[in-house]
Amino acid sequence: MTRLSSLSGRFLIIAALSCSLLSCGAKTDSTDTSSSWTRLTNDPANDNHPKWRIKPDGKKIAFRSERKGNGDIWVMNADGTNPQQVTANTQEDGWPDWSPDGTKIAFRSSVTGTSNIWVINADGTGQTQLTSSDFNEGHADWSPDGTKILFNSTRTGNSQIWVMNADGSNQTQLTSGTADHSHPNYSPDGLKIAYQSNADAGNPDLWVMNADGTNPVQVTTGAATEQHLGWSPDSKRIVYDSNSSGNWDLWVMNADGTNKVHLTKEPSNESNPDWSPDGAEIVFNSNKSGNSEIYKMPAPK
Ligand SMILES: [Ca+2]
Ligand SMILES: [Ca+2]
Ligand SMILES: [Ca+2]
Ligand SMILES: [Ca+2]
Repeated sequence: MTRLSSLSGRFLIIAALSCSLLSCGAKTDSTDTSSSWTRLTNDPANDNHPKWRIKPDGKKIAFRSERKGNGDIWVMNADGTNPQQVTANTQEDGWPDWSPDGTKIAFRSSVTGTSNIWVINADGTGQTQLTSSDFNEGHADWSPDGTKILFNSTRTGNSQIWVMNADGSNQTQLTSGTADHSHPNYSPDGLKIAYQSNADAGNPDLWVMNADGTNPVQVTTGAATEQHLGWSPDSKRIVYDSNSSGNWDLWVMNADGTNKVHLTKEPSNESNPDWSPDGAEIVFNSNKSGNSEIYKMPAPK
């Protein structure tokens, strides 16, 4: 071994040790993170709120689009081809979530004048209203066993998380108190619910509780807003959006809040992430092109 190669070998060992101690990831802010993105929509209207179908094959993505003049639910193939309109009304529809068997989509709609939870067959037939309050109801999330739907509602005076049977019966409040709780998402194993709460000094953060509403645990901190999230298929990690960098970016962490990794670093806004059922990809929306489009990127290992 020459003296030079011996020295460079020692340097590499020292550099590797420094990286493990000082987190070299923080030095990669100039990386163009969009080089790994695949654009799935291409329309001047805003396209957002993507949600991956779990069964039977993970080959469809539901999303919200304004391409008919107001928010509607659409479905496309997971490669972006064949976009099909599912809801068609003059009011705002958004936040689709698939039934676990892939036949139905729950969503929020203002078609009656106030925001309520509705369900529709994925082919656009059979639209059915599940909640009918005069308050703001939104963000439906189907339980992995298909029997229940989570949602947030202001019917008690501030935003709380509720659960109902998938037919709209037995609406039951899961969270309470003066803090706002919203954006609930069941873990794929059905044991936990991740959600947004401002219970810590008013800071909008993500929390994880048991599916019955017990044992809430705060998993992000600070004054920046963490809001929308998707679980990894093994229920071990959470991909989420945060404006802590000064614009909206995607981050991933373990479900207990450890090991936070900054995924997107574009100056544009990236939000509403969801994980593919095979664990390989993350779908999200970004306004990098000038209007909101849906993209996917490889999931971190
Ligand atoms: Ca668009
Ligand atoms: Ca509409
Ligand atoms: Ca926060
Ligand atoms: Ca960004």
